Amino acid sequence: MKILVLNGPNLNMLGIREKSIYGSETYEDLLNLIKETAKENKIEVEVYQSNHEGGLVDRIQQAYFDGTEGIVINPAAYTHTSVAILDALKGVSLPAVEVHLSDVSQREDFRQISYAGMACVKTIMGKGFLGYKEGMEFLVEKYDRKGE
Ligand code: CA2
Repeated sequence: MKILVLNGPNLNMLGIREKSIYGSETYEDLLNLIKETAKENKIEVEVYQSNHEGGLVDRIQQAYFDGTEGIVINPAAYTHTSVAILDALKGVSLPAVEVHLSDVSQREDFRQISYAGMACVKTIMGKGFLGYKEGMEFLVEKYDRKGE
């Protein structure tokens, strides 16, 4: 199985600033956890981070053609603004899990809408880096159950 993990703007700054909200572990630490999770579950993983909406849309479209079977996405601030990312996820029709490090339901009003989430089979929030592991394992289980 092949999973794509997508990260939106500023997540490359993890562990450098805003540690009280997003923790002190770095983006490199997150990449290690994702790779470790892929190894444990014997799957292939690709990770892509972009600070640009169009870059994320392009990568979602590419997933349709490159054999990706599931997407874990933290669109970061684009969660709350991007109909383009929502349309791209709907367009490729791959199972997608939305992940947020923080519990957005307990934050500002402007974070209460998630466009990307409307195209996702599951949303995980407030579990830090472990949310990515849970999201990947949810997709693996779903894939393994396919055809049962
Ligand atoms: O909780 C999450 O994972 C978010 O997707 C993070 C986004 C935020 O806009 C969403 O509402 C919730 C922000 C990511 C910014 O990450 C930074 C990390 C370090 C320093 C600055 C920003």
